[in-house]
Amino acid sequence: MFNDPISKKIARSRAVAGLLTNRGPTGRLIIALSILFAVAGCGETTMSNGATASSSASTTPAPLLEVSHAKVRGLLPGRNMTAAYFTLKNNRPTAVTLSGAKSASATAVEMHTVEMVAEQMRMRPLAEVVIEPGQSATFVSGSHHLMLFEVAEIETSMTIILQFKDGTELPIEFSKVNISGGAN
Ligand SMILES: [Cu+2]
Repeated sequence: MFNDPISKKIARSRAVAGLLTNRGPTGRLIIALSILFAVAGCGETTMSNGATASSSASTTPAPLLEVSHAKVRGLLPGRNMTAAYFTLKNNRPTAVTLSGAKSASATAVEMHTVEMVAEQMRMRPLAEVVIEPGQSATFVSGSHHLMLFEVAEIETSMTIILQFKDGTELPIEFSKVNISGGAN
């Protein structure tokens, strides 16, 4: 009975099935790909409009540096890296240079952009972003974004301080958005 060809065949297919369910390199590859997707794909968020997170410190009616659509992606399970998006409008009469960002809730914040290299989406750090008078810089999924490293749990929002070349620091409250899987 044990030696009959059918039993052998069943035993072998079970072994193969076992290999497949034991997430080996394949499983890891899928995880790696989904991370890449989460990072590079940076699903476009349907943002509830109008949430204008302007500088809370500023008391002027029209802030010289106006931030809107400040959103941070909620952490995916088991991950502590995420991305944040915003629009920054320069109402000053001169150009401003965004040179970085920081947060007490992350060990590092980097400005990144996404570009196509050999038909693949790649992220590249941005040293600075110059915004001309009256113009806006748009940080959105799939383009410029803030990359946040080693982020503590995000409850409903997170404070990120935008830093400018002239020494100005602009604390902005980024509200948490949860983006499911392949949102784009
Ligand atoms: Cu990035």
